[in-house]
Amino acid sequence: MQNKVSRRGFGKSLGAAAMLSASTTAGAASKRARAVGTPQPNYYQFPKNFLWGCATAAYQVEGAAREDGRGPSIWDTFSHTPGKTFENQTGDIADDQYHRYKQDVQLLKWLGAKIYRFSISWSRIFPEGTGKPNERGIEYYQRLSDELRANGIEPFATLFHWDLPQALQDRVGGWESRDTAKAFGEYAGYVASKLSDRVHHFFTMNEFSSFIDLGYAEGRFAPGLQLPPARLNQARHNAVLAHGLAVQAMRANAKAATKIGLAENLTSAVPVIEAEPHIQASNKATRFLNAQYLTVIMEGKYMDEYLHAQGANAPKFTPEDLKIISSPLDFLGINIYQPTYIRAADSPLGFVRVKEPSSFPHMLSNWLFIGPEVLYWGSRHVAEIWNVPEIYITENGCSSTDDLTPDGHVYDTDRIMFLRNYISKLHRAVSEGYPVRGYFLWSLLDNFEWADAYSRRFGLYYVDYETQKRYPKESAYWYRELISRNAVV
Ligand code: GBH
Repeated sequence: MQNKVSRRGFGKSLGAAAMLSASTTAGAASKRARAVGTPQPNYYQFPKNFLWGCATAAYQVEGAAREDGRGPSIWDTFSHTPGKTFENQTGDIADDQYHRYKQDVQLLKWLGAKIYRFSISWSRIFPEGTGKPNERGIEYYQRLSDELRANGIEPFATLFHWDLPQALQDRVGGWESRDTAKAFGEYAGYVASKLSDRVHHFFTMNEFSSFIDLGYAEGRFAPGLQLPPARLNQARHNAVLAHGLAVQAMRANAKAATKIGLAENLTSAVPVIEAEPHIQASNKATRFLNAQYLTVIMEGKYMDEYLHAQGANAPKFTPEDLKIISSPLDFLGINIYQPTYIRAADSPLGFVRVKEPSSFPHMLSNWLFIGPEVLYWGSRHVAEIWNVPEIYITENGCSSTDDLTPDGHVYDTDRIMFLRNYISKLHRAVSEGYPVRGYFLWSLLDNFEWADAYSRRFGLYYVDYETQKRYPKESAYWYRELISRNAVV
C-alpha cells in the first residue's frame, strides 16, 4: 500500500498548508483555512428567488374524458385504436386529476413547490376545435388556478400538449393545414381573455418534434401518420406558425402583465469533450438540429443550410409567416432529458453527432440516456445563441421501476441519483450566470406516458391506478428537502 497517511498525519499536513497561506496573505487567508468537510455556504445552493415546481399535461393526468362537454382529441382516438398503446391502455381516467385537483394541489404544497405547470385541453374549451367555446371547460382551469394560488403556488399553463381536437384532424387534416394554425390562435386568444387574470405565465406549445415528428412522420404518436417529407415539413411549418399566431392573439387579449413563452424539447447538444473545437461545434449543432422549430422561432428565418438540405421538400412560406413565427417572447422553456453528443468535424456543417454506444446507461425508458451535463449545456447554448433573457427548465425527470413495497414505500434511489446529478449541473449553469429562473420536475405523479401508457412511471408520487391512491416515493421526500434547503441534497 502506498500513500498510507494516518488521519492525524493528514490533518497535520493540511494545517501546514493553511499556515503557509496565512503567512503569505495574512489575515484574509487565515479565514479561508478550514477543516476538511466544512460545508460551504454556496455549495450547490440556488439563488434565493429560484423557483421549484412540477409539471404535468392534460391528457396524461386529467381523465374525465367525456365530461362537462369535452370533445374528443386525437389522443382519445389513438389510444382507443387497438395496438397503438401499451396493452391498449387509454387516458380515459388517468389520474382523475379533473376531480382530484384539490388533493393534487396539496401534494404540491407538501413538497413546497412554488410553481405548477399544467396543460389545457383544447377540446374541453372548443369541443369542435373552433366555434362556440364550452364555458364548463374553461371553468375547470379557473378553479384549478385559483386553488393553486390559494395555496401559494403560481400556475403556469401550456396551451397545447399534443391533444389536438379530433374535429380538426377530421375536418382539415390537423397540422397539415394552416386552418389548424388559425384555430389555435383563436383558442389561445380566448384562453388568454378568460385566464390571464389569474395565470401570468403561458407556454404556447409543448415539444414540436414530439407531436409532429412522432405523430405525422413516424406514426408512433397520435394521429399515427407517416407523411412523406414535403407534407411533413409543411406540417412543421404550420405548427410554428400556430405558435406565432397564438403569441399575437394572447398579446391582444391578455392582461398586460402576462408573460408568454413555449416549452420545447430541443435537441440538446453536448460537446463530447469540454474544450474547443467541440464547444463551438456543439453550439453550431444546436442551431442546425433545431432549424425547423426553435431556430426559426428565435431567428425569424429558416437556416439556408436547412432549406438547402430539404431541397424540393422545403416548406412553403411567406415573409409575413416568418414575422409571425418570430413574435417576441418573454422567456423560453426547455424540456431536457437526454444529451445529444457532438464532436467537431471537418465538414461543411462543422460537427457530427456521436451515437451512444450500446453500453451507454439509460433509465427505464430506453431512450432516456443519462447525461446530467445536458442541463448545463442546454441552458448555456440557448442563452448564448439567442440571448434569451429568462429560461425555465419546463421538464426534467425520469422513469424507474418504482416497486411499491407492501407497506406503501417506493425506494427509487435511481431517480434520486438521476435528479441529483442533473440538478447539480443546473446549479453550474445558474452559478455561471445563465438566466435559468425555475425548474419543473416531470412529473408530480405517475401518469399516462403516451404510447407507453401506464408501463412507465415518472412521478414523485406513485399512483395506484386501481384505487387512485397517491404514495410519496423516496424521491418526493428528497425533492421536498431540496426545496426547503434550496440546495442539492
Ligand atoms: C416529454 O417528452 C413529454 O413532454 C411528456 O409529456 C412526457 O411524459 C415526458 O417527456 C416523459 O417521456 O418511445 O422511443 O419513440 C420528452 C421527449 C419524445 C421522449 C418522444 C420520448 C419517444 C421515444 N420524448 N420520445 S420512443
